[in-house]
Amino acid sequence: MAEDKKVEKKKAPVTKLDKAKKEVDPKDLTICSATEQMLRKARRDGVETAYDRAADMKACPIGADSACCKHCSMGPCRLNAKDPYSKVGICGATIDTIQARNFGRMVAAGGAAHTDHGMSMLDLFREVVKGDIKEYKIKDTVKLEQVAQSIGIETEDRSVGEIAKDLYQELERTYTQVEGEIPFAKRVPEKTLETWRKQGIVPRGAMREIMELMHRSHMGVDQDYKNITKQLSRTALSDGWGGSMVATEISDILFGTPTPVQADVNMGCLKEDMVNIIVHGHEPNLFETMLVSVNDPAMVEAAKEVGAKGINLCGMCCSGAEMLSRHGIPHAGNFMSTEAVLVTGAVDAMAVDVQCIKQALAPVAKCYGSYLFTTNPRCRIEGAQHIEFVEDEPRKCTDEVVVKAIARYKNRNAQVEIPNIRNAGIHGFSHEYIEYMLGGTFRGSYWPLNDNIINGRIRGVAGVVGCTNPRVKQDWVHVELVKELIKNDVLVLQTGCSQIALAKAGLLTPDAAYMAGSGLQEVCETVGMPPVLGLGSCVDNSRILIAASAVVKAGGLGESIADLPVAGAAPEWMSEKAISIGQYFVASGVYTIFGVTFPLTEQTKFKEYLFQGLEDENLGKWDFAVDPYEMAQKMIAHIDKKRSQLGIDKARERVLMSMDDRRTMEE
Ligand code: MSK
Repeated sequence: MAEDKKVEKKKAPVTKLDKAKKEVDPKDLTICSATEQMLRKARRDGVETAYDRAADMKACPIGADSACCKHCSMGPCRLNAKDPYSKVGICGATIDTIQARNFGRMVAAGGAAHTDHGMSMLDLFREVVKGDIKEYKIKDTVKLEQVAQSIGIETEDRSVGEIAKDLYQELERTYTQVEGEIPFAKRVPEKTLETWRKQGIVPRGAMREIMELMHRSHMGVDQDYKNITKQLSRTALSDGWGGSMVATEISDILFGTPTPVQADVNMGCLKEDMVNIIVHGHEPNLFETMLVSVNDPAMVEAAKEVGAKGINLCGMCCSGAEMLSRHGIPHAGNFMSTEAVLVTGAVDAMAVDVQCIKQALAPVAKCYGSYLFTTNPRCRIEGAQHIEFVEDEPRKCTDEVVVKAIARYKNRNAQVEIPNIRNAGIHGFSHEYIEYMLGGTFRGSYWPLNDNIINGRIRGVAGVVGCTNPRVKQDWVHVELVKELIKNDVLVLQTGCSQIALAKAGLLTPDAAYMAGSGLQEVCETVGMPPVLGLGSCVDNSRILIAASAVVKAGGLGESIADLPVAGAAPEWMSEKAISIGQYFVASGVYTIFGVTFPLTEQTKFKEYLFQGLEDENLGKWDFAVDPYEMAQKMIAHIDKKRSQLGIDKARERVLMSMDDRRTMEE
């Protein structure tokens, strides 16, 4: 009998909730009411999600401390994180070597994801420029010229085609350059670049950097944690100032640079009486073409013929964030809501491309009779149908997805329950728009921002970005951290899943300025902007780098990015891409704090180097805190330290009055 039970259990689909497993009340798992509602429904439906698996799966403590090396078959070797220098690996590798190699490989994988994404965009751009792909065009010729000029390409009296051809050839070096600096190194503030040159970390092409990092982290190669760190910094920089930046800039050139647009987020964007299609992933070309397909009158007519009012297109995760920024397409939720959205039963088709796509989407989709389509040759999922997206015939894929979604609507038999929650916000703050917003059409400039930082109305600027993670209450750390920052006059820039968390909390509206400190509030009200600016997807963190360079160039706040009163955070991170992003911010000079967990052993030289030593070499530094209030305090303390070093702390003391001061004056 016992044997039978074992067999039964083995056959059960992975999505079926095992009642014996620990159940956590959904209200303790997320502050997203829509996700909470769907997690309750999933429980009723007997469907398992990542939240259930996280509750049931204790993280491996040795892996969490990065005290394990499995780079060869003499091991895997487990070191003692409690007493890190008590043991070495079989080859003699120390805890510092092991951790630097492990960390380096996270950077390599994360950087590879972004740079491969960027290269796909560049491949598309090349074919468009050659005229071999006619389905896409260069939409933003102003941006084309600006990007070309920024890397020294002549634009005067030249055609769009000529400039674009040169731009392609230059940007290809972002990937393939064997020796010498990548093109966007020209955008780095001189003093920052000087530090990189001194450290030997100016990136060459990403292919070279990632290859060398994988080589150096192989068994028996680089066994000096500081030397490995140089290469992992150089690789991360080839992502931030290379692959990610190319992804952002080429996407803007092809599809348009975002400008502020009002749009809704949350699961209430789904419509019970419409055919619902979700696009989830990272590369905008699939989504752009899907937008064309769902607006094709023949497709709309076909949807109406089966009784639907029309076709409703929503995004999720980062390609969703891009479409939200560029076109105001509604966004149904961030990473930790991607299973929950299928539980609504209202999703007729979800089309995915690459990155952050949980394998469990396939069985969850199956439970509700929804289609899950993979579209990219890099990402197939067992149990999902694959319809390849081919850029010279993109409609073939997207039309087929729409046709299948319409058929599923016709035969919908899952119980539909859509959380009635939509949150309006303003998205689409590219760095170009920030410059225009602050400086005006004819004198676009970052100087007004610098001026407000110098006079203390704005204490500093924080980038709060990154994923959501079932190891912490979804969105809570993001939201509490950002509220705390703006309350203390720190202007917040956002991307990725964090931006969606804050949009759901209603902070991406100008009205949210009332939550800000008096100085930031005054600036927001004068300009009419929210205290939290959404810049797009995770590759769009490159917009923050460009904005930081523009602030340095505008003057008055030091000569390098490391001088600025700025800080970065990924409070609920989970992916290797986040580690690459964190490292390129640190290497660019930014204090960067992560939450949830940090893949390091305490009290090691490598940890000390990341958390302090890099700052001593004029770069930024890492930090870690789980609690959002502690995280905010640390970020503000760093911002204040930089203000003091710049000699602008007194200005702030003079200008900024706290609410208590104001109340005292009023009494
Ligand atoms: S999607 S990398 S969960 S931000 Fe870019 Fe969100 Fe993090 Fe993926």
